[in-house]
Amino acid sequence: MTTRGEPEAAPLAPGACGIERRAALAALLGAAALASAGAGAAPAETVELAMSEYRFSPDRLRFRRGLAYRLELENRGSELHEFTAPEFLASIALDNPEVLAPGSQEVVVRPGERKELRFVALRRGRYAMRCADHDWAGMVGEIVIA
Ligand SMILES: [Cu+2]
Repeated sequence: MTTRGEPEAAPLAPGACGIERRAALAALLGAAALASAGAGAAPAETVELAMSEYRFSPDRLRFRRGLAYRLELENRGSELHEFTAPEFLASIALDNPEVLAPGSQEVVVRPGERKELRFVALRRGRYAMRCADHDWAGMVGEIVIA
């Protein structure tokens, strides 16, 4: 056989690319392990969050640390609404980060549209949620991970 010697053990390229890649992979594996652990223990619980002019319904969400959820966002209004909760998003292992608007930490939901966040709640705390477009109109709420 003429395999090249140990490609996996090749010296790291200059810079921290390899290390960053490993850290990212470890984070992904950790999140996946947590998610599958949560999913294995019990099926993900579905929680509905309706968006309209100008409120979230309900305006308080409660999750339990270590459990898996599907948070269904449904825009029942006639304007575009956003789910903006960066501290909350930093406190969960999100299975489908592609649901976030590109380059941002929020979910944009058009009128009549539904989007889903699949995650395991990781860190206890109280987190603000708001619609970045309509928080001035009172479109705000709170999320608790207990
Ligand atoms: Cu809004």
